[in-house]
Amino acid sequence: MIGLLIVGILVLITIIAIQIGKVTDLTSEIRGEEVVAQRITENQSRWLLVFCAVFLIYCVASAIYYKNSMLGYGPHEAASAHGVRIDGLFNTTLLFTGIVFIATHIALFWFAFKYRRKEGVKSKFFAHNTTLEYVWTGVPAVVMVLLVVNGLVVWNDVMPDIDPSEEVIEFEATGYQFAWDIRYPGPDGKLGTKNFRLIDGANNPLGQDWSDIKNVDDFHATEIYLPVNKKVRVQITAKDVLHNFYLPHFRLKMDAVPGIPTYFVFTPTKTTEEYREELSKYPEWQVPYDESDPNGPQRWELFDYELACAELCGKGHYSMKRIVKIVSEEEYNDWLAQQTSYYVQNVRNTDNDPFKGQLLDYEVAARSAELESEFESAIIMDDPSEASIRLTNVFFNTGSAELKADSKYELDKVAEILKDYSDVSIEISGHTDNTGNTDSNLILSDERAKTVTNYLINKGIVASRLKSVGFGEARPADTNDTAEGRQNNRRIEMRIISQNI
Ligand SMILES: [Cu+2]
Repeated sequence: MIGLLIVGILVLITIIAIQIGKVTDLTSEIRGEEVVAQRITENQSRWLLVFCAVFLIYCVASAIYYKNSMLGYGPHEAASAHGVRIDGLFNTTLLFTGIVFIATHIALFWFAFKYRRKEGVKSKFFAHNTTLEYVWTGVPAVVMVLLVVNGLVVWNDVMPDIDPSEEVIEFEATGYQFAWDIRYPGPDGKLGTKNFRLIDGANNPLGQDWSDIKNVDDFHATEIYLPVNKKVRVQITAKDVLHNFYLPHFRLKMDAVPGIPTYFVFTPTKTTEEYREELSKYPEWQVPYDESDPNGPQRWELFDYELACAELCGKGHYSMKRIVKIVSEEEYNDWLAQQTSYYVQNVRNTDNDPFKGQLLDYEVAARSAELESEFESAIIMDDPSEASIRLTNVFFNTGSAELKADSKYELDKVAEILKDYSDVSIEISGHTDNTGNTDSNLILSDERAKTVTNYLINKGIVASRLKSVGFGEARPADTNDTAEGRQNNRRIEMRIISQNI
């Protein structure tokens, strides 16, 4: 409606101007050209001065009015260490271009006024003036050199990669139509290698090479979490077309190019909470987030840093948004602890897993901790002999009492625990399922229990602290009707039988 009104007003103004033009033509015919032309020139030159003043006041006033909505001003001071430098650079450029902008407009309109048409005065023409040429070539050149040198200094400070010895938090952002895949390196701190030939939409969206052990703990995240005041290096890439990794509040913007990985190193300096607190001081942020719910949270309370794509990459471009949370180091570590690696969730022990059937370091470490805590809970029981601890990672070759190589991690841990608790004696018991001959099952379970005790003796545990027994199929832990149940029944257990305090 307002738009229509403005168009209507503009049309009317045009019609009025045409009509005035016609009237002027008529009066010139009546009064004579020269006098009328002189009057028009006088009027125009004055009105142009008024226009110039209004225009400049409007420009400056609107900049001041919208100041708090612009990055770098009001609540939007940079949230990263280098961002302050970028804002400084922007302000320096704005200072020079602002002076030139105002000065040229004043000069333009002042000249139009001062050198307006006057009766009997003729314009002076000159083809060349060396001094003037020097001035208007030299002054902009000097200013440009200053700006460029200043820009280069800032660029060199902001853009370098990290020193290999420096501690840095790294993550990777891969843009595609229309989202970002965010990958963190996991506890080893190293991102695993990728190969575009391995990309598989459903099972391996980034083409991670699972034979690279560094990939095993890498996890994909839906939100970007980063600790405050820690150096971060983000690796930026794209899968399909050109995208752009843009974190406006951190003054970070970098093209994401398919096939050419780029990066950016930055240090966030304000947590999300601190930024919200700053916003809460400004009236435009103290209004309900949802207008239909006046008692709901205010705008500043729901503020979040955002990652956007700053490249027009297709029709879903607008949806390439990810929330960025800057938190304290403790919160960051808590968040890290909750993440599960993509490999563990989707690949481990599937046909795509090159380590299928092998124990990996993180599994050994987790199992060791589990075994230790099972033992510690058993030992504080009133009667520790009631607790049976199953040695889940002790494996034998089929039908034999020969240990598989992967069993050593679990048994080494048992030996370690027994050395820590040197007053404890244990029973190692062997169990089988009910397939095959009962007697031979009994013999097999007995032999397997003996193999385990012998292994522990070899690791330095005194034989008198160890008792081995075979129960065959007599004490099933599960049903013998299913394959899974039978597997559960084929086991080695450990039980505390005495503790001399
Ligand atoms: Cu994009």
